[in-house]
Amino acid sequence: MLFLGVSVRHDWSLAEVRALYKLPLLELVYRAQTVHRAVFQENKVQLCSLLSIKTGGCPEDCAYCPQAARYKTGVQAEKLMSVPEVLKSASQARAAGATRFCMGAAWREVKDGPQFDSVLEMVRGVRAMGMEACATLGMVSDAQARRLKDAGLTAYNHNLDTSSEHYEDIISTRTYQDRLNTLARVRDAGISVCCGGIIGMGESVDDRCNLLRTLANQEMHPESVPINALVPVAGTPLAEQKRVESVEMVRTIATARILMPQSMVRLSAGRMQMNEEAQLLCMMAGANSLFFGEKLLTTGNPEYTQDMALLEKAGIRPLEPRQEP
Ligand code: SAM
Ligand code: DTB
Ligand code: SF4
Repeated sequence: MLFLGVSVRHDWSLAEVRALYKLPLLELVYRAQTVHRAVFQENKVQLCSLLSIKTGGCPEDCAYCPQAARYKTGVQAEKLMSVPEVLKSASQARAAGATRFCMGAAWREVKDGPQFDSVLEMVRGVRAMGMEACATLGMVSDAQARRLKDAGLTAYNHNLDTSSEHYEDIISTRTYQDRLNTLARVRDAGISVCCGGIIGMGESVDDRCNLLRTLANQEMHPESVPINALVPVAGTPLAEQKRVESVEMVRTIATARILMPQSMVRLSAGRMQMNEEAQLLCMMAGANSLFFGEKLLTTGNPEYTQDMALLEKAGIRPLEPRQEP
């Protein structure tokens, strides 16, 4: 299919994706930027705010994650935040320029009950402020996805994290198919899908390409694709991983942009390890969204003033809030 002169496909082969990923860097960035500009003519960057509404104590064994209870990472397990606390944070994020507010909970899955009811209340509150609301709460059932949709949830984040081949080295407590099932439930409920992954977990280039290929070959591309660089956290099995080179982030983002021309590609975790020029190169390669604020969920992120200064000096304009609630 052609969209604004750009080809949108769902049948990418590994060889094709690998050929893109391995292009000379400037050629790859040029092609990605060409696709990007055809689709996103205004060339703005969306500022998103991230809040950990329920931190730590998670029963899963994701090898990268500081919030898994089984690893001694110093992250304390906390209770779910209260609705007013979350909405206060959302209101501050909005005042600081966020147009999307993402709430993360260290749960394996959503359980029905008062806690889920509170999350639905948070979603309603964020939407009432005129921001997009995104949540990442682990696995959901069909009925829970429908309730999230009814509360007004814009998007649900659930990452594939890596290729299906590399997945077993990273997580054993839920399968790749479990993840795909959750994504299908979210999609069927009419909620936008936010799905991406992490690079720098010891995967091969083919693993990265296979992750991107799995995302792009779905019947519908995820509307939002977060690309994270592993933040190695002491106490997790991946604590000693060598930090991924910024150029690999640029390649991954550029390839994602070409494969999924209409998606928001989000430069997510890992910006602390990147200099300003590398972050700008990621934006040149098609990243059109950032998480701002000093903290991601539990790890650090650049200072707000530093990010604003970077956008200002590069003349990059943030996306304004939408008119509809
Ligand atoms: N528990 C829910 C889940 O796993 O779906 C939601 C929260 S989880 C922390 C959200 C995502 O954060 C993970 O899927 C992973 O991609 C990313 N993430 C977690 N720890 C990370 C790290 N150390 N470095 C980079 N990304 C990380
Ligand atoms: C995503 O892909 N990255 C964000 C968001 N989705 C929820 C989370 C990054 C978390 C990094 C590790 C931490 O701060 O705990
Ligand atoms: Fe739990 Fe999510 Fe961390 Fe995995 S990534 S351990 S599911 S909080």
